[in-house]
Amino acid sequence: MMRFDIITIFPDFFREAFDYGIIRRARAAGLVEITAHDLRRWTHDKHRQVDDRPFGGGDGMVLKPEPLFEAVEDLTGANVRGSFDKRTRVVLLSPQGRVLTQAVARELATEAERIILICGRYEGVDERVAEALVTDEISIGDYVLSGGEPAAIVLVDAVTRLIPGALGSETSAVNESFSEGLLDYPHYTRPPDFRGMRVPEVLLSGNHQEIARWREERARRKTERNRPDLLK
Ligand code: 9D3
Repeated sequence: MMRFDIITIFPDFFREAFDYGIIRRARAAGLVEITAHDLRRWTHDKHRQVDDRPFGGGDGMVLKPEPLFEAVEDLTGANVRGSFDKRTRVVLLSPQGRVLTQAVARELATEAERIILICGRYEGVDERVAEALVTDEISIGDYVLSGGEPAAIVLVDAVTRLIPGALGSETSAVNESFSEGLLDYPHYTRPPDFRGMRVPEVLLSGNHQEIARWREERARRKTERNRPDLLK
């Protein structure tokens, strides 16, 4: 059983996020458990303060270290980074992280049984969290989000579907090794003529060798146009 614990100041953001499709099925099958925790639960003051002004000046607020350290200590029973079970990862979602790829998702799915996700905010997280608490700092790509919450959903989705048993039998292995080299080929279903837009004749031909060649050619063409970096 893989366990995800998401630490966030917006737990409601995740209310239905994992209630659909493959992730819902994996949860129902007991393959994965996903919990979103309110960071304010680990504050002690009247105002339940999770952030404070940056030393050195500047705009915005920085997430304080104490609630984050207490949260992770409480969830794991450990009290320093070195004392986590080696199958526990503490992931900080931040624009400064290494980029999430299929290889990173595969690494987490195979090496971890417990993943604690800390959602950063626009203004930042006290660096002592990244240095002394976090095992992996991960970004989902080169664009600016307003916080780590959408990234947490993406990471949980990408990792959960790689847990053995999470995908139906007809999906998985064969299909996915292909999709890592090239983009997918175009798909069509009925009707064969929709408002004058016709399904390519070869797909109606029943010639499976020709169909395979057509798909490969179209996958290559789409990859050249949209993702030339994948061909290098
Ligand atoms: C002003 C400099 N910005 C850093 C590049 C500040 C900043 C922008 C956005 C600080 C935090 C954020 C909030 N984003 C995330 O927490 C985040 C994120 C992202 O913005 N892009 C891609 N992946 C991620 S994972 C977490």
